[in-house]
Amino acid sequence: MKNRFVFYSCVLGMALLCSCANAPAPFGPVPSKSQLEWQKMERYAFIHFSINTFTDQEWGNGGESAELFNPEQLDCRQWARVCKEAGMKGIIITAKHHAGFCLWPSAYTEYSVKNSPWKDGKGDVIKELAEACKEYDLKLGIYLSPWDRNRADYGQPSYIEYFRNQLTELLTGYGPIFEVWFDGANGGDGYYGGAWENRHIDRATYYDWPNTIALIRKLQPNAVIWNEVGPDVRWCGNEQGTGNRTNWSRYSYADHVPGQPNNRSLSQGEPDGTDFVVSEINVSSRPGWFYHEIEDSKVKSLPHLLDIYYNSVGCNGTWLLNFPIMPNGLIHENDAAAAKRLNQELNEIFKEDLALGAIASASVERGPLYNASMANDCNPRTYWAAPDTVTQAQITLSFSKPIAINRILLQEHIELGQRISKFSVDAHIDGAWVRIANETTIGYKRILRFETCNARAVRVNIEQSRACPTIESIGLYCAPQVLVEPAIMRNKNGQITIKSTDAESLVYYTTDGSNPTVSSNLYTAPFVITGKVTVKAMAYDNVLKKSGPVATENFDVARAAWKVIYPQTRDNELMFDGNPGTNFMQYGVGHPAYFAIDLGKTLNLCGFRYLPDQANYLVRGIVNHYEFYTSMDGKNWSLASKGQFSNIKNNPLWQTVTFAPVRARFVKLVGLDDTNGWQDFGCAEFDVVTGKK
Ligand code: FUL
Repeated sequence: MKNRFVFYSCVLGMALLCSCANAPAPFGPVPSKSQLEWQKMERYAFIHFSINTFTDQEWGNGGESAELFNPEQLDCRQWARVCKEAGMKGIIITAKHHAGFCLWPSAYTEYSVKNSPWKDGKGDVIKELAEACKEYDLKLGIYLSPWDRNRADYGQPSYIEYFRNQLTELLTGYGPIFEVWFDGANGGDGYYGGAWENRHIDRATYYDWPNTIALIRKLQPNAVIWNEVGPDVRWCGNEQGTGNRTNWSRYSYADHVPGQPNNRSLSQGEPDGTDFVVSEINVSSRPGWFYHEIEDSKVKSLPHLLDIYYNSVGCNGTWLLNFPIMPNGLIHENDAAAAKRLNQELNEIFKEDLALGAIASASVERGPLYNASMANDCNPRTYWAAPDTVTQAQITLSFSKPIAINRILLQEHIELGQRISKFSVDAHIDGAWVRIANETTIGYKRILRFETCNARAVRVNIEQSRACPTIESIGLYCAPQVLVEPAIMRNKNGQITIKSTDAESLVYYTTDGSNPTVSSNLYTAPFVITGKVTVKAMAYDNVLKKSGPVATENFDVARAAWKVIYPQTRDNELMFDGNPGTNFMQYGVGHPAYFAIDLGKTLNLCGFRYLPDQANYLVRGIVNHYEFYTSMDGKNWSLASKGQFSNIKNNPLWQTVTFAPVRARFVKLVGLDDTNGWQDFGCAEFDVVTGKK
């Protein structure tokens, strides 16, 4: 018995030895154990909750009273339940956002829950969340804003000591932390202990990041760090949930200057980057990061969330999805339902891996331990690999009869580094090979969507690889059809157009605020409504008898009679043509740029709305500080509002500013500076908010 044991142990040992000896050498930077564990989490949640939740703002200015913080029904177990039901693996909370308000009773500041009426100042949100995460088997992550608009000493060396003390409290008092998140927004207007001024720091030196990073490594060695200077996780370059098809988990932080993000390389990664860095796609479940009641109807729909999934996890990234907390301390039911529905749909899509029943073969093989069947054996430890000198290969999966598929999932054995830079996929349909995809990178995970086809075989052609390629997994799936909500637009003359991306589905709509059903108006052509109106629309598949999610748009008074009185440029009406893809632009006029509009008649104004340029890269003219004036005659102007648009650079949403009602026929929006620090002034869309007559 003993001899047999020794014999089998030796055989196993030799096999393992051979397999190791024969494994491809690592290529380029490879993930650390923590990065690997973390990337496998794939989806986890963000929680945005702070003092500004109670003032309906995206950024608190640091001067709001701690007395405002009173989430009477706060229930971190509800947050954890929502995240669990959404299939997420962890939660990162804004322990301190830019306003400086602390959700835990920090010993180093008075600006925290301890001076709020919530639980008579005895509460600790981070503690409650840590306990809830433990109960629901979720990991806990911490967002600590380096920028602090409350602290009097922000900008001085003493603040760094304060910042590190807070970090130490958070990293030692609440159990294991899986990710530490340092927001890149830094410096600007703020309360600063009563100074109310504009402060800027040198982002390259002020925080002395190497020592802060060393502190985190000491206190939480398994945590990954998200920061503009690295080291582990990088921002994907936008806050809209747009990952990139080409996505290298490599980046050279040493080549980048803090505060000057190169959004394109953040989004694509750098093929020759010296560090292993994965992109994390951070996006909110609704337009803003913080809760605003007005956005309750703007929670992302299932098709939108699915798109983000394919663009993040399906494009070699991770997905950090935000839930804003309401002033009562709970996640809104719409956000909770959307995330749960997403998880159900993902479970449905990926419930059966059709590749498991296929016979796998490869054009080249490294040896028996790395043959093609290792790619569809459902075992993450085994993988197919090509011989050392080979950089092109094909892997084919064949079936005994045609199967319906519309998704392919590919994984490289990322422990050995990311290698593949170009590949294509063919399906064998009705006796011939048909190309269904031409792509670039794979990385940890890549999922491709294509039209449903009945394939007898599927072939992955690795066309270029930077070292001998590895494939850990090939999966094939057949996802059910999902209807997308239609887009609703109104042009200057009040003409409303509703567009569905699915040409075969019908569109039903309402204009009375009710949800559309199949008995509502059937959309056949654009129609005109010049007054205030709420339009709701949904796509309906008449064959499957299935309706899609409802889209809602609220339009204020029509803009048909509007005339731009300044500036007299050709593109000056693009700001109210109803098309967010076209912009009015004024470049560096040398003084604060502005536009002035004659509204055609006197209106009761109580606000305005500004939508900046919606392009992803190299955007100019996003207004930072503004002034808004009204007038009865277009000559004598009164200031109705002035301020700074919060977080408009990274999240260029509609900005709605409200003010005390005023009667006016003329309006003027002045852009004092833009987010690049220049005086360019761009506007994709502009609108006013009117009150009762
Ligand atoms: C941004 C911040 O300024 C937002 O408020 C939000 O926290 C987001 C996740 O990051 O840069």
